Amino acid sequence: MDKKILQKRRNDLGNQLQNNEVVIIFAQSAPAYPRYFLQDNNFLYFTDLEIPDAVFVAEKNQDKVNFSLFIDRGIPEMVVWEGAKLSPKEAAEISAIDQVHHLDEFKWNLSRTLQATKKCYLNIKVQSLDSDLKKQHKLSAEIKQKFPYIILQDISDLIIPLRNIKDKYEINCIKKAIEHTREGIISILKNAEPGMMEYELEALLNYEIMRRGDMHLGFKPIIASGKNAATLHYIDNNCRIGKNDLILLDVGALHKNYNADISRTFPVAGKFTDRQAEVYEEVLKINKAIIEKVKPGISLTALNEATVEMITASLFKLKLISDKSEYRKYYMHSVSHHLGMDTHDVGSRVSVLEPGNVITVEPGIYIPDENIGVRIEDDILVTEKGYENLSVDIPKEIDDLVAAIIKRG
Ligand SMILES: [Mn+2]
Repeated sequence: MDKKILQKRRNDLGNQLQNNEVVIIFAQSAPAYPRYFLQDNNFLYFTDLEIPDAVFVAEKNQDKVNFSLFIDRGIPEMVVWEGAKLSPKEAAEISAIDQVHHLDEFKWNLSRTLQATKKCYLNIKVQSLDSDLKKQHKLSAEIKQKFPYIILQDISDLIIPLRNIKDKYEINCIKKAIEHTREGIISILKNAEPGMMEYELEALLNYEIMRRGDMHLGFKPIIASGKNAATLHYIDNNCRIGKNDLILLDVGALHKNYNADISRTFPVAGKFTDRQAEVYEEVLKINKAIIEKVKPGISLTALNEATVEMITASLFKLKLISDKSEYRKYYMHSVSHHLGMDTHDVGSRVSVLEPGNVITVEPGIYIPDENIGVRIEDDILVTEKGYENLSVDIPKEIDDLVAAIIKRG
């Protein structure tokens, strides 16, 4: 990737630091064989290095910010098992950071730095109390014990404003992820048949995405037929697809750690029943109306409120509810989240949109009693003037969906 982009990201980080502050970002640890390695997003963001067990350090002293890297030295005898490690020279070339040291020098270097440090940022935030502790937690505990006057903080406050506004490289990565996801969805539309297992469609998706160079999906895909589509996070994908089922796909490739997050719903038979079409058209109408509203200055809260209002009207029209308060029975999630290196990316769910944000728009209606679940999700870039729908090439109009389905054979 363009070194200038990496340097800009690091400068934007450095500009937020006060003197005597240090940022320490750990790479993901090497996974125990046979698990696969996926880099820590924040480490990757500032270094573009896909190596485990490294550390990125930014420190500000006397109004100057210094960046350095510490990487694994590698043991010659292990090369046959693990392959060769990146040399400091190679790491410096990829990251455009010229101070690259070996990991065994990290503690010594850091101890010196900490003598003058007032505040130390680390990538220590985890999803839940049950999450495993990582090296950075061990280090923060040590610092807390031995340098109790240093303030420790998670890096979120520094990183959210940066990662929330996507640069050109990031937008291209998300576009690639969406393009590859599209191929997977098209293949599913062409090849899905009643009687197949849902995981057969998952295999098609994986095949199309992997052969285009993305080794992983961004998340376990939802491939939900019939009533399974009314279970929001259905990821078992192990049911047989019925003759007149709608199939709800919520899927996304991961391209260089950037996610696509796309939902499409289609009838496996290639033809919507009247009722299925009726529900589908309502969700599609709302999907398009909410996308139209996307522009700088609007909040995700406002998009949510507009969605609830429209869905409630649709539910009346579909004769599913007789009072406004009942909408939650058929629509129970938010319409949008930020998208990027994390599927649910940094950036709050109530944030006000700015150019460079990428968000999803994903209304849905779920009617388990009728074996119907419809969600239509697009990925939207917020631009200066409004928006760009990055997933516009993935069919969602009934005619386009049906045309893609009947091209099979
Ligand atoms: Mn989503």
